[in-house]
Amino acid sequence: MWIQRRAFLKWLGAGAALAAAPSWLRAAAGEGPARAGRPNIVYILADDLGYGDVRCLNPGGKIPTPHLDRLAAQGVIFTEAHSGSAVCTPTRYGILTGRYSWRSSLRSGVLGGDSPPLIAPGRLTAPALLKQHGYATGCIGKWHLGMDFARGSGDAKGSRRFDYAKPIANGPTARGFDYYFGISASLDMPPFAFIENDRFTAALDTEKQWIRKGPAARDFEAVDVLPALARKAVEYIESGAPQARAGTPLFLYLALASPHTPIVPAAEWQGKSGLNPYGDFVMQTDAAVGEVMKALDRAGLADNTLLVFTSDNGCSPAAKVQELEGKGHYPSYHFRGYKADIWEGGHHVPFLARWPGRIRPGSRSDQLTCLTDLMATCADLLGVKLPDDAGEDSVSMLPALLGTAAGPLREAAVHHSISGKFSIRQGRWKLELCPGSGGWSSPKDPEALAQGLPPVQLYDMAGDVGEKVNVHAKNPEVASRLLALLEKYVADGRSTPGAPQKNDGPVDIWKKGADKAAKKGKAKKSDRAMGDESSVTRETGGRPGAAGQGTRRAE
Ligand SMILES: [Ca+2]
Repeated sequence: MWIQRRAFLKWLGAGAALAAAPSWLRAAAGEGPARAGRPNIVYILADDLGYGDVRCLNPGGKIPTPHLDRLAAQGVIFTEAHSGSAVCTPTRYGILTGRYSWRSSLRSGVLGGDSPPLIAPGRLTAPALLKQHGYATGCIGKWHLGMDFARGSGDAKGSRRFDYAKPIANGPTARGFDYYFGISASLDMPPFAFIENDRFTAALDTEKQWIRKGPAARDFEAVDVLPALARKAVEYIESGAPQARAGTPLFLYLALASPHTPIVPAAEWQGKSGLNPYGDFVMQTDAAVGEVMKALDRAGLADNTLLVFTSDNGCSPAAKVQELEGKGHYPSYHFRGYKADIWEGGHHVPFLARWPGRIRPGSRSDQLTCLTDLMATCADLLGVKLPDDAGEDSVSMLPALLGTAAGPLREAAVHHSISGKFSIRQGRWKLELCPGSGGWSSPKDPEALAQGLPPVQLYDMAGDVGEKVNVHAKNPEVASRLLALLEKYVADGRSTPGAPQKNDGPVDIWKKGADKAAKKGKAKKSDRAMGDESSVTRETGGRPGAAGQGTRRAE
């Protein structure tokens, strides 16, 4: 009886505490906007923005990012979020499919502007899942996952082999999105023109060059792209608001093309950061996020919207990182390396999320998460189970978003570099299956081998976040355990519970031959074009639906 009384009093106390609790806690306990309906989801992906470029994530950062700082203050900062890859295309594949890209036909490098689609036609995507459950789904911005341009007549070669006036097949609107406006790939990759749904918005009757040269629309200018994408995102939110309020929530995947090369801040932003054009472009990118936040407010959707901001990989050396660091701004914060690398600077990305009434304002989460986690998070929000052949590497972040996670959500996370080198992270340990950066930073793998560095690296991230001391030799059992886990993930075709699946081709975690090939001259080619034009050989499985075969592509 006494015990029962004590339990009753405890229950009563909890109830009283709940009644007095802030709204976010009451909502997490079952009240609040999400109870009344599913949230809108706005997922903003920056391109090549470093962790240290966001002011609230880097105490010593020199670039003002007031809108991102406000977003963080109103929501949660994830301090251990990782992109699936250290470069564009594979990360984007992972975001939309919940599957590591190295399971697809793309095992290193990225696609080009005219590559065929990477996401197989039958594969469930996060937008397709949301669409099945009544969402309106929009993609605005940089796609970079391939699409099929119509073949031209005649014997034209190169990009001119396409007839750009004809409808485009297998683009975003064939992969789960109701609406698409954007550019086919990176802003320095032709064709240089906007696409709306399955058509170019203007004739590609001229040629232009932003790093690469190719077909272009006459009125297309790189400097206009960020403002155009922000404007389209605002229009999408405004036009979707009445339906969203009436029960058709919206999912907007806004893939900004900045601050990736070409680094083209608009006139009013030039010189604003006092650092260099990259700093100015980051400020303009932050302002674009501010415009989206204002649009959500104006449309009355902010309270029932899960707003996410992240980046597809770390800061590129094309930002002129030495110049930035010389002025005290460290775009990779205290992490080693940059875009393309297996080190943290390649894939440890900013991740901020806001959902009023559900996510506690000003909170932080050190949960290990991967950008592949969107798919399972969407399924969790919808209360549905994913089929076995979807989201194979996706783990719901919802408990971490709501602050209700009792322990680690992910067993581990797999990282991947531009040259296809692997790393696996579990708890404090990070095992890297390459001797050097696996990317563009020095020492590159062939240099590291030549220097006699060990073929693998193991870092204790709890005490060595800068990946300075390789403790592999002292902890062989840890390295073996992590290696076995990675091998299991590869063999199972998945890293989450469920029926084993097939990868789209053989996966070689040791990349045998890659360094030999690099030694034979490919690395030199990368050196020459360091930063924004580094090239790698893209390996494809040669399967149907696989993007372009045997071509050289650049990031
Ligand atoms: Ca990128």
